[in-house]
Amino acid sequence: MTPLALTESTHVLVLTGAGVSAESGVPTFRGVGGLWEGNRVEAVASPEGFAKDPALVWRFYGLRRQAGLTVSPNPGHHALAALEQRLGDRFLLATQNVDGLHRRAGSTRVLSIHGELYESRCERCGVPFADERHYLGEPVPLCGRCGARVRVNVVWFGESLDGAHLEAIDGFITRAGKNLAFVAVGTSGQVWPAAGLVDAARAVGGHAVLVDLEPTPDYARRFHRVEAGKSGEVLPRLFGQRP
Ligand code: BV8
Ligand code: ZN
Repeated sequence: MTPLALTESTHVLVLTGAGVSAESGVPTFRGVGGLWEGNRVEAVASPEGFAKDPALVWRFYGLRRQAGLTVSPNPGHHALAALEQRLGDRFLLATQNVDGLHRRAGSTRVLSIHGELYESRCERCGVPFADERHYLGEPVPLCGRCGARVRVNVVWFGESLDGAHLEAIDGFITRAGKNLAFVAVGTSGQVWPAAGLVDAARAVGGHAVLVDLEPTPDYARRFHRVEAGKSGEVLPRLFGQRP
């Protein structure tokens, strides 16, 4: 495989989705057909879903927290951490994943644009705190200070992403300009606004590469290069870390 051309001025922006954690044993969303126990994910992962049935939503996240405690980063996560070591501030990783595996692999220049599974926050107080508890078989957790419901600190469908994250990404793309290489890994490109990053990268003359086991056609056609394969195998070669 021809490695990505990395010069002294190349800036690399990476967007990862559930596929980069698949080899760690974390199920993808598309893998479950967008359904969970018969519910559409968008219905469970939404403020409306939480208001309607907070116990069901906590079950969705509690099971994922419980399962996530036994998984570890795979070679794809490590390849991204190694690339960050090589490029420093010419590297930025925006992840849609909430599993925390990029940080556990040593990545530090990571924006968790859809939040963090292992953080909770009171719906009213709003201050996130680290929380590995799965609350399975327990009543919906309530805030010790104000009594309001506690929720997972993730961005649900219908909720806005953190403006600071979007500004950091836009700033990186603008600074990079033609020196930008945008690499999307393990994402079906269905969820916005993350799905629009490839268009923003190309608008400044950036080079766009998609790495995915089964590329989604109407997403893949927006890339200059598509590498079909497992991210754990493709990324080390794409970054010239392995022959
Ligand atoms: C918002 C956190 C403003 C929670 C998630 C414009 C047009 C249309 C719709 C919208 C739009 N703007 C906003 C919307 C609505 C909505 C949206 O995009 N809906 C979709 C369904 C059409 N977006 C939003 O609501 C966003 N908010 O825009 O705010 C606003 C405000 C009010 C009203 C309107 C707008 C918020 C979106 C964030 C939702 N939260 N996650 C949680 O995790 O539970 S999204 C969640 O699903 C993930 O974070 C991820 O983003 C998404 C799943 O996508 P993927 O990661 O791509 O995973 P998927 O399973 O789909 O694909 C896996 C891929 O891996 C596959 O391609 C597979 O082939 C590949 N793969 C598998 N194995 C491997 C592999 N690849 C490599 N190697 C392998 N081994
Ligand atoms: Zn509170």
